[in-house]
Amino acid sequence: MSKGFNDVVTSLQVRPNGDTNLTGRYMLRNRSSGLYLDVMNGDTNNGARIRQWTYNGSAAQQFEFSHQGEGVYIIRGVVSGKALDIDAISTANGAKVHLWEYLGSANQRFIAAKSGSYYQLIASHSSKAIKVAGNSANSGAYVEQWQNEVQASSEWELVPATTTNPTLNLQKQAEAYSSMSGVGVETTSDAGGGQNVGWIETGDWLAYNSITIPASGNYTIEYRVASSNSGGRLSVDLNSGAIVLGESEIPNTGGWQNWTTVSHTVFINAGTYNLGIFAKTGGWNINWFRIVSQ
Ligand SMILES: [Ca+2]
Ligand SMILES: [Ca+2]
Repeated sequence: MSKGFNDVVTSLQVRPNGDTNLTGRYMLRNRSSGLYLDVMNGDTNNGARIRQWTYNGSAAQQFEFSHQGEGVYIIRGVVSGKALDIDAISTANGAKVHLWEYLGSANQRFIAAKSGSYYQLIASHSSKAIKVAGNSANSGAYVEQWQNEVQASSEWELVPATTTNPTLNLQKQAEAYSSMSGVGVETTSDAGGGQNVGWIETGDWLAYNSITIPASGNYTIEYRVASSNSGGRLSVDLNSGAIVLGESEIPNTGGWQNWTTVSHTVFINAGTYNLGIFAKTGGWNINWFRIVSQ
């Protein structure tokens, strides 16, 4: 009889094996009721209740899964970005499920355990499953945690949700800068006419204020350039170099008015910025640039 030994044993939790391959947004359809996991009224506050509801295709029924390793996920409501959370870190049957700002605690981390073609979501802190209260078939029934008896009301079909991020396709004329250092403007012979920026030496720069990025993600930035030199290079940054997005090489195009388009991929968080193009190695002209959602 060792109380210490018993304490160690009872503190162990038997963890189901989690699926490690989930990523992105899902709608969760309950096996028992056929209804969908739903943030009540699309509430964005801490404590927003989670219920089941008739399918309506809204973002309040979409959840973003972020794998944390070993089949453990943070599950965020798409509307608010807040995390699925068991109220007050309770381990009791019937504890309510709501959304809360992600704080990194175990009651905000869930194991996605496969159950046939369905999934159970097991709270890390309690080893209890997310299910519909009272096994209700009614739209509006709340969702809670309960000891895992592999009830059909604790099994969820994960339906991939279409990403509905707004897209961006923004072209800026290079000569329409907000501020600059060291450059000049001339008539261009590129398609579309107008002007291009030239006289770009190493260390010169161009800045474009109030560029709005509508959603966090990968973007392609295209640059329309010409050069008689090899080895040109630009870097692109946000807010006077506070965030450097990346660099792009500018090839010898065979003449100062022989135009080509070069591009690279950068990740940008949603927001409004002053965008800078900096000549790491000068000796090229630029007519325009374009930022396009991927
Ligand atoms: Ca210059
Ligand atoms: Ca131009």
